[in-house]
Amino acid sequence: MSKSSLPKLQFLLLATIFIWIKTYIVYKTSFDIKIESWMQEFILFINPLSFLLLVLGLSLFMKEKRRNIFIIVASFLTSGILFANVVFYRFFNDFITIPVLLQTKNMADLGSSFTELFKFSDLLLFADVVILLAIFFLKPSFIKVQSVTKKERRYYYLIAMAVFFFNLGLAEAERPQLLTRTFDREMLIKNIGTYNYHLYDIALQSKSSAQRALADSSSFVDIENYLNANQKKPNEELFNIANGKNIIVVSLESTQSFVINETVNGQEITPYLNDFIEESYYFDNFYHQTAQGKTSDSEFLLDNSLYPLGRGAVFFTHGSNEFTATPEIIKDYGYYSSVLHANNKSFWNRDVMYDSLGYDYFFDLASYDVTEENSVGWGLKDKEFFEQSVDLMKTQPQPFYSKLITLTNHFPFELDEEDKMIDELTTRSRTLNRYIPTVRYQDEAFKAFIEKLKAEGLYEDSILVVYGDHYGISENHNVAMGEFLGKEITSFESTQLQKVPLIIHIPGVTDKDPEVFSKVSGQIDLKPTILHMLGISTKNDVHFGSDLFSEQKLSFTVLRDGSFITEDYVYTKNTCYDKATGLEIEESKCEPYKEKAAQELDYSDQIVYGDLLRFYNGTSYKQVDTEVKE
Ligand code: GP9
Ligand code: MN
Repeated sequence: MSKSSLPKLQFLLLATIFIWIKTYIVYKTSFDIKIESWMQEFILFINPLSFLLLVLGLSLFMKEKRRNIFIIVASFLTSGILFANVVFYRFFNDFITIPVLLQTKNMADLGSSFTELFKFSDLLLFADVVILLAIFFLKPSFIKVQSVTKKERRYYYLIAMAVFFFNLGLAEAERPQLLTRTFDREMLIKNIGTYNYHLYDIALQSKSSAQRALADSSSFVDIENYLNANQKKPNEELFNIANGKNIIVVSLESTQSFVINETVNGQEITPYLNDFIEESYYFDNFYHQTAQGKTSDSEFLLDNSLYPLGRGAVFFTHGSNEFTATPEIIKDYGYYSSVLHANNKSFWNRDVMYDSLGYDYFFDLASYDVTEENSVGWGLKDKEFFEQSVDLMKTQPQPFYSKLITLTNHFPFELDEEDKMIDELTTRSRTLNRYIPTVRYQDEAFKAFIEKLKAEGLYEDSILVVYGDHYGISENHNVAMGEFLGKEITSFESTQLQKVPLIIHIPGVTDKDPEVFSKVSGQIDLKPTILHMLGISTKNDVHFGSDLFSEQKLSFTVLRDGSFITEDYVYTKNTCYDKATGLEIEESKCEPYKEKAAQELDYSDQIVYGDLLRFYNGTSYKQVDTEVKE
């Protein structure tokens, strides 16, 4: 592009600069976007540009008058999008997504309060369109249209694409796997910008709509047969053991089983949990089954007994599906349900998903008193979190089902000096080294939590289900992990490291008669286990797991990457291992389970992709008072 090309583009560039700067001003004044570094600020600043260049650039393919009219109309429409987001944000404190837009309840809420939400200053968002119109009518010389050569167009688009990839590259460096994992809307807006975010949201939405449209109720027949054949009879003694009690579920961030009963320089990493296990049912062969959706995947497993997706976070991609989740089921039995987690409500699309799962209330960041002093790493420290959570839980009607999600033991495992109660390791992995003190801190926070539950009179009437959400130390640290555990971390060991602790604590029962359960199991088994403890039959419920207490429970679990573990074998990365020795053995040993593993994941995926639970009339859940009735 030469100097002489520029005047041809001046109207286009002027419009672009107007919207660009306007969008950035809106970011800074109307949205609450947390910026932690200059790089993030820079990405935020440039992120509207690529979309604007690409879209307004379409005018270059048009002739004369049309070109300028297109630019004005496009400016008007983009201003409209910005305007809609500003008003929406004022109400929902969130960015627009297509599914939320389609939820009529939300729109009715928004509509009725529009006059309250609308501010006259919002009209300033259209100021640039007025200026463009004025130029258009009053200063025709400025917009004189000259034909653009093919070469000039090519250069223009080359530059626009370069801006796009430059932005994407910086975003990817700042937040790896941003697009495949889709963590959070704020993060997307921050990195790829509001306009590209909308395109991305539309793409996600159309993909799942298409898959949903292609599915019909007949898709369910095979799956139902499979699930029926896999029903397990509940344990007679424990069925209904928690009838009428509160269920307190605690998701321990990034907590793997290897820390349990392990020491560093003679000190236990989890002294309190180790003692607590002695008064509980403990599951020492329990695996997480999460993938890219991490914590949210574990929540999905917990409440639905369905597998999360192999790619992306199901909380994001299918947050508006029909589900028959635990909170929804137990509502019919008088249970109030909630989630307590001191993070943005939109992180992992939780606000939308929790509605779909039937939760009554989400105590999110806004429910907590969070200050600089009581925060570390990702936010509110676990001790403070538990402390404030008990106060919040006390405000709830009983019996309740409450899920608490901790945060301090999250990568990069930051901790204030005063909270360090155990030495860091000295392996080559800084991540692993720092993990130990944060796990230790979480243990201490959990101890204070139980003590507060007791002091506040909630303990006796509650049962606790405590589990690790997913791994904290990835395979990238295998060498350091090997140093620490004193063995080489092969693929076999790596699979074994996917074990997370599961503790079920029933006051008055497990303290008198604790037990260790060693059948192979996973997060998929939590839902039927919890429902059975509440005395609710799962005969008509869609779930892939089975009651952990059932005598018929198979010693078998599938990980989301297709690996599986049985009583005797571990199958991972297309290799069959003997569990006792960890040595590779002939594939035929694992063969009988291979089909079952693949089948389970496939059926579960079909349910999620096809939104098949909308065809399922599973309303006949039964609760019995004292004895097992099926
Ligand atoms: C964020 C918390 C941690 O709210 O749940 O998320 P993770 O990265 O572990 O999925
Ligand atoms: Mn997590």
